[in-house]
Amino acid sequence: MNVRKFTASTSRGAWSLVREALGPDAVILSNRTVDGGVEILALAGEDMASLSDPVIEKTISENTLAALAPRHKAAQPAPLAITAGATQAAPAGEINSAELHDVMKEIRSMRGMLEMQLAELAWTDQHKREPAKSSVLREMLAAGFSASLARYLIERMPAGSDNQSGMDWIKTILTRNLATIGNENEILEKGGVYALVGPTGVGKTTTTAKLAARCVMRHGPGKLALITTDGYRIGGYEQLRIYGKILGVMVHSVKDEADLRIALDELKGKHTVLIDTVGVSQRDQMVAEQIAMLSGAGSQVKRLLCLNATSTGETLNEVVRSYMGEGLAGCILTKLDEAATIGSALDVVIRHKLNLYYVANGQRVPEDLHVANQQYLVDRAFKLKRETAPFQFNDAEIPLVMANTARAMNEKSLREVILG
Ligand SMILES: Nc1nc2c(ncn2[C@@H]2O[C@H](COP(=O)(O)OP(=O)(O)OP(=O)(O)O)[C@@H](O)[C@H]2O)c(=O)[nH]1
Ligand SMILES: [Mg+2]
Repeated sequence: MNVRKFTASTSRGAWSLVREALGPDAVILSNRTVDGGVEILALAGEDMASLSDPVIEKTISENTLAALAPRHKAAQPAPLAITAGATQAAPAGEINSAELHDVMKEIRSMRGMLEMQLAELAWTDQHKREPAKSSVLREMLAAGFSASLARYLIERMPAGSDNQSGMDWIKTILTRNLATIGNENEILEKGGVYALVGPTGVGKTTTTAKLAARCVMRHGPGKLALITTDGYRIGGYEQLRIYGKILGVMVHSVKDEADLRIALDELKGKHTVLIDTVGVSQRDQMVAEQIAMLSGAGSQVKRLLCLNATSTGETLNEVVRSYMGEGLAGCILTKLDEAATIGSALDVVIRHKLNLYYVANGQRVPEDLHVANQQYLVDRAFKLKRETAPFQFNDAEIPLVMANTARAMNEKSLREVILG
């Protein structure tokens, strides 16, 4: 590889030097202003072709760059340098290894750009050939589903579908992949120990109270016990204690694993025990400590993760990643009433194969808690699509958005989406 450096007082001047030395096929690697002039790093066209050889690229990228330059030095004609408008020969091969690394970085970024542009072209072409796919794709993005899930499904949509049959197919697939408990006997009849976990303010305490009310309505107050790990915040214990008082259920406050173990041991006879936990940001290492505390407490504690439907898909993804693991029974979507779109929340539930227990759509205890219904949720997702121009993609932007999903398409979670 023969990277050459050309300097001139203007871009035009530097470019004509490049053409003179390397011919019209020369590839510009970088172009920057230096000391009032312009410096161009360029490669001959035939040298660029050799870069597509993976062996060569590996060799180059694995720190042999510095060694490579001197090896070619002898054969390398002296780059030209122009100072104050006069052309002179400059000493050959003065490109150091740091510069070569920069060059390689630029080549890679150029390759990435080319790939992106090709993908964009492919999507523009598809838009022309299969307008129904484009229309369904736009609906999915507007509903808040991720570009990678949308692309994965659109690529597998039966050929020849029209807008309506395409949408029906997408809705069927999404419904099929949204795992729900279907019947709340799963929790109300079976009973057990459930801990509501999640980031701050997502509605854990309110949802615990809503669930507690349902348990009391089904079995009476004697079968239920409430525990809170939120004992040290001002009002933390009080909030649940007031709900407990209304329902006639005792609320126990625990501060660590040993406490929790003792409390659970005492409450062994209860049909259902609900644990309200203190909110922990998904970015806090306390999440791991909390999981350890709940799983080390003796009785089998099933964790229910509260996901705020108003959060972005990226945030929810992060929340699930950090709260995931052995003992996570499923999730509850909260604040559905406040969410402008819910596609991203459903996307995350589908992607992580979470079992969706309930959805909460308001502050009222106990009314605003409902067993999750897949069909309803998917229909609602498409009804709640973005209608406001600033958040919508136009036709020209869609290929760009889709081209960017290439890496996400390799995610295992997508490959596990059931299509038939
Ligand atoms: N609109 C709406 N508000 C809700 C919902 N669930 C809870 N809230 C409200 O959200 C706020 C926080 O609820 P909490 O139950 O205290 O949340 P938390 O997760 O226990 O909060 P921390 O314990 O501080 O982490 C309260 O004002 C609730 O009334 C819901 O489904 N919809
Ligand atoms: Mg709380």
